[in-house]
Amino acid sequence: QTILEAKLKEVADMPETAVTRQEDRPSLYHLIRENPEHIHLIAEIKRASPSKGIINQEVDILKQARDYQEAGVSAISVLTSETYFNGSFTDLNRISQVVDLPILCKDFIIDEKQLIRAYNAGASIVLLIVAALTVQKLKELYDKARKLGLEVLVEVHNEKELAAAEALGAKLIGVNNRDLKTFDVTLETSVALAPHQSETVYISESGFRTAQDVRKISSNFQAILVGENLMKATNVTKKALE
Ligand code: IGP
Repeated sequence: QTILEAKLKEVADMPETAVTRQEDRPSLYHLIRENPEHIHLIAEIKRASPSKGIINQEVDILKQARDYQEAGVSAISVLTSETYFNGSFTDLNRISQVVDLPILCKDFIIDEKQLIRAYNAGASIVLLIVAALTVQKLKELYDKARKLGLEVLVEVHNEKELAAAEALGAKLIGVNNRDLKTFDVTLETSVALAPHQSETVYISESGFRTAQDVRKISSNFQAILVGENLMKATNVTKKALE
């Protein structure tokens, strides 16, 4: 079954929860806009992936999240999807208690119930994937997330999806270098899309390994999102990220 089919079943069984108030986190959008002199790093807590399986047996995710913060990243992304990624809202909740950076809930969000769960678990940003939603559903979830006080990272993979994200007025747009259907990764995706709207923060996601990779996209993106490559290291330090 596909990730989305699994997610549909999971969400159908998910109980409704009431909104409980969260502590405030800094806005990722403002943090990046106010510090334009360097490329920002969003570091991901990713236990496993459909293409790689378990990424690092040894990793202690709470220590990893603290190390990311200590090393100076701008935000932390936490995979909450159980299927294929071994993540959970419990992971998100525990991490939210040890870091005070903006936190992105990385999941396949198709229903408002997930937005509320993400919010209650401590996220300040949610991911909405254009390819996983109709235009109408995307708009509906976007508006609901904003009403909850969440920032929204709208993820695209091609020109058409980028246009949809821009039409929505998204302030944070992520270009995923990984094709979610084939899992092929190429930074050329970001290079080719070369986004440009001046009020928007563009984030290039997936497949980063080296400083040279970052240079490839640095003229059009203000931030990158890195998972696997950081999760393989059990001692992330400021030095290692330079
Ligand atoms: C991180 P990588 O190649 O550094 O591990 O990629 C992140 O971009 C990736 O986990 C991701 C993702 C997603 C996962 C991007 N968009 C949507 C699940 C769902």
